Order: sequence, then structure tokens, then C-alpha cells
Amino acid sequence: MGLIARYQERLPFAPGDPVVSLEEGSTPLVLAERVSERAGTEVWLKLEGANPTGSFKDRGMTCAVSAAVREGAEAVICASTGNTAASAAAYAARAGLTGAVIVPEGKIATGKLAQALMHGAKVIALRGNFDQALKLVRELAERHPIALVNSVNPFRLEGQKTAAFEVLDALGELDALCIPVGNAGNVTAYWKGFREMDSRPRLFGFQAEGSAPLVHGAPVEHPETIASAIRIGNPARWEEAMEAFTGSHGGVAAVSDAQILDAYRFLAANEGVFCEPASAASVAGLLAHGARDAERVVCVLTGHGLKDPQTALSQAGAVVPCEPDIAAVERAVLA
Ligand code: AN7
Repeated sequence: MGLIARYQERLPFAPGDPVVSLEEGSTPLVLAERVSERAGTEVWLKLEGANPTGSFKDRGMTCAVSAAVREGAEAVICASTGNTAASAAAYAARAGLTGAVIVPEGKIATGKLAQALMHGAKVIALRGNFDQALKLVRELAERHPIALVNSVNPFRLEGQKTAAFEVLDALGELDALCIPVGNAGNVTAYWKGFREMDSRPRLFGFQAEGSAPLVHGAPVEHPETIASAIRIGNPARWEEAMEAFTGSHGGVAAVSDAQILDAYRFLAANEGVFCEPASAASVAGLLAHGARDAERVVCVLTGHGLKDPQTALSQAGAVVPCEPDIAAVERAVLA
């Protein structure tokens, strides 16, 4: 069952409204024993890469695109570091709408680009960064009857808050939630979801060191990080995110690319969980900064590792070349 059907009474949709769904949500929440050992506390992983297009964006996109259809929109547009583009393209295709996505040229992971193109979206490679792309699509959506499906769209947050419901349904209670932060829509959505359920876990947000405006308290003009999904220098949901950190008695901190990659490899090799680099920032942050006195922590792994095969191959071991005879195979396998 998709999110809108499952949580209709807590979402701004009425029975009979058009629903564009790929049966998103209901993602696994798995206990991470190796991470728990390293962190010295009980750690669960919310595997948002198990959504239909491989990221948490599908939760918001089912709502944003359904609302766009309800309003009679014919086209949707977004700026994106990749995952929003892939998700918007998929849901637009499913709804029979035109999709356009503006991405920073050369700075989005290969899998996300392949998705947006395969779903038939017009993919515009901007010679600029995400922050510039977002400013431009906001202007464009004001001038033309095109639905903007970035997380400045309130329906996106409504859909994404359902992840908090699922975590609470599965665990009853938790002390802290660790989450990567880019444009700051997701942490804002979790906080909304938790409050609606009268739950107040500490929210710990983590940004990449080279793209950490919320940590520095000022926009970053030229954000950099290997975690391209969160290469964002001026988050749209800045105030809401800061309110989530202070209101929950959590906080926001930075992690280096080296710490992100360490967590990325550790999760794959020791937990059997392959997430993309940006997602690993949640675990990297927990390992680097802790979660204070939290006894039960959930780390949100926002996107699937297959999104970014190039970073994976650059971080993984090499293949073993082998001649097709039994002696050579024996040597290769048993060495
Ligand atoms: C895997 O796709 O901003 O703090 O344009 O893809 O809600 O922005 C992606 C963000 C974390 C950060 N993890 O979430 C986009 C985009 C992954 C992401 C984030 C993103 P927000």
C-alpha cells in the first residue's frame, strides 16, 4: 500500500483525490550490530534506499505529484542534486505529466542521471551549483503554470514525515535520530512527523564539512563534498531545520569526506547495507560525535548505494582477473 492510502487521515488528501503512487514507504528498519558496537549504543538503520526509485524522495514525491495532478498541473519541475530529479521524473512519468529537472552539470551521480533520462524528463545540466538551480526554478515556477516539486513545496514534507510514523510504529520509542542534511527538508519533515505523534527524540543532523552552512551559521558559496547529494550551500529549510535541532535538544555538526567514506565502506562490508555516500553521513556523524546519552538511535540511510557506482568502485577492492581453467580459478578463489 502506498503512503497516501496508508496514512490518509494524517495527510492533506481526501478520499477520491487522485493518487500517483509507486507503493513507496514501508521501508526496512534493521538493527545494526556492528555499528552498535562501535557507537556503544543500540543503532537501527532506516533503509530509505528501498523506496521505488531508491531514495526517501519518493515519500514526498507521491504527495507533491498527486497534489499537482489535483490542481490540474501539466508539468512538474525541480532543481536537484540527483535524487529529487530521479523521483520527480518517475512520478511525472507515472502521472502522464511532463517533467523537467535542473541539475548541477557534472555533479550528480551516474545512476540518478540514468533514472531521470530513462523516465523521460528533460534534464538540464546547469553550469552552476544546486543553490543557483533552486533559485532559478523558483523564478520559473512563478512565471509559468508548472508545479515546483522541491521540498519548498509543503506536500513534499507531508509525505516525508511518514518515515517518522514508521520508525515509531516499529520501535515504540527512540532517543535520537541521526540524519544527513542538505536542503534540510527531510529533517524538517521528520520533526513534524514526530511532533504529530507526541514524540520528541533528539534530532542530530550531519552536513559534509565542505558544505556545512548550518554548522557555520552562514551560507557556503562554493560547497564541495564527495557526497554530491548534500553538496548544498544555502538550504531552503534553514530556519525550520534549526528549530528542529534546538526544539528536540539535538544539534547539527559536520563530518569530513574521509569520515563519510569510512562509514560508507563499513556499512557495506559489515552490515550488508549499501547506501550512497550522503546517506552514510548519518552513521559517520554518530560515530564521530555520538548522540549524547541516547540508548536507542535510528540512523536514516536516505539513498541506495547503486545510485553512485563510480564512488563505490573508487572505494572498493579490485576484481581478480582469471583464465578459464580450473587451476587458475582455484588459485584465484583460494588465494
Ligand atoms: C541521499 O535530490 O537535495 O536535507 O536535490 O539525496 O532534505 O535536502 C537530495 C538530498 C540526504 C538531504 N541524502 O536531504 C536533491 C537533494 C540523500 C539526498 C539528502 C539528499 P535534505
